[in-house]
Amino acid sequence: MQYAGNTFIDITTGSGLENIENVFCPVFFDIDGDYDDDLFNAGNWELNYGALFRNNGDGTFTDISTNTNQGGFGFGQEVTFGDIDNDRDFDIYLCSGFGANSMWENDGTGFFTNITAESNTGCGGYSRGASFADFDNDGDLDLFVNRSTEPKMLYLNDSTGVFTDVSVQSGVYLFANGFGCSTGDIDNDGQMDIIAANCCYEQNFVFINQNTDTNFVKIKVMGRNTNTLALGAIVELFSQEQGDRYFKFKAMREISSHATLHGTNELVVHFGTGSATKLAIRIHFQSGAIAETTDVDPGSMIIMEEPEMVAVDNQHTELPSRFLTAKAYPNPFNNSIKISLVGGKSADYRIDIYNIMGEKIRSERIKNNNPLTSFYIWDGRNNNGDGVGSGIYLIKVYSGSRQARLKAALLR
Ligand SMILES: [Ca+2]
Ligand SMILES: [Ca+2]
Ligand SMILES: [Ca+2]
Ligand SMILES: [Ca+2]
Repeated sequence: MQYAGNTFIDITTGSGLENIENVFCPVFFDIDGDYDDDLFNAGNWELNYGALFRNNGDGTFTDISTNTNQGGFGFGQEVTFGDIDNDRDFDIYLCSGFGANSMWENDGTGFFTNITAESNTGCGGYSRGASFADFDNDGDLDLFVNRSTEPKMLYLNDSTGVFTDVSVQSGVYLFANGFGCSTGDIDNDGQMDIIAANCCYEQNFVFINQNTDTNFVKIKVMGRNTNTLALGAIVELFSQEQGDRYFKFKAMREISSHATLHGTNELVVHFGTGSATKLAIRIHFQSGAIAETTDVDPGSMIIMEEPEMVAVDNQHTELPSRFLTAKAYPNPFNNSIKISLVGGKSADYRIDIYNIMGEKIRSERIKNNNPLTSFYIWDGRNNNGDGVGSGIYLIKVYSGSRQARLKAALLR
């Protein structure tokens, strides 16, 4: 449905979404890291097609189910998404109507690998609600699961996507006929709390988090025009080091109206900030606008607004991002690695690649010709064109006085 003034228009025909059926829990989120919302469906029954649709950016979608490892997305009661390993893509937790729940790791392109066993999150118990939040403020997303035939579960993340069951000691291991659940900071103390809904005339549960640290930041995001709630905005957290010379990516969230079956999480964004001492935040709005702020202290609760777009030559544009970040894929790599760059001050990026001995082996300069993203593909060769050996390489990117650094592992 497309909003048009005070009414909606059915635009299903021609959108690429015509043939979806038997879906129980659809959710829009950015699956492939290009800041537009794609569509993920879990099936009420066995799902043979229609699991995942990539947004083409023009109001149409392409079914990419066949190359996204869709097997296992059937019998879904609920799906919740979050970046569990802080590698800048959203992963999925699927509550199953039959058997164990499953955790799926995104490779950044929308291909999902089942990591239920490795992540230690494959509880059964006919779960109908699950929600990610950083309950211990250490910088990674933890997981609450509301089950209907077994007690409720709480898992703490070790920062890599491996979880520890702390249900009993946390106090949530209570039995009731669980339904949906929501997370939010009910008492506004910076610690994420939980409401677990129960059905069949059983009382709901409210769990108030007893942490007392100040390792968090909360951001109320104000959108514009027809999207005042800023739904679909992607909020990125960076630690800020050495003044404003380095911005290191820490975590990201997407503001979503979808949370769990019959529930919505609080729309105020909460990050645990771990040991970071100074923070920067960047928000990518669905309109294309970007908002940024730096020099934020842990323990802060701030408001950020969507900036007005500036019209130039009848084309909407926005100020280029002030700070620079880089991400690499795949990593480790075998033949080539794609280094995506966002932000920076000048018209060019300079890229220097160092080996483990600290020797500069490759230097390149590319145009920053897109205000949002540019990329460089390193072919694993040095300045002489010779292939370099397996090992860890340090990649430094410069844009004016801004720098970004990342490590890449080459496996021959
Ligand atoms: Ca996308
Ligand atoms: Ca991830
Ligand atoms: Ca955590
Ligand atoms: Ca709280």
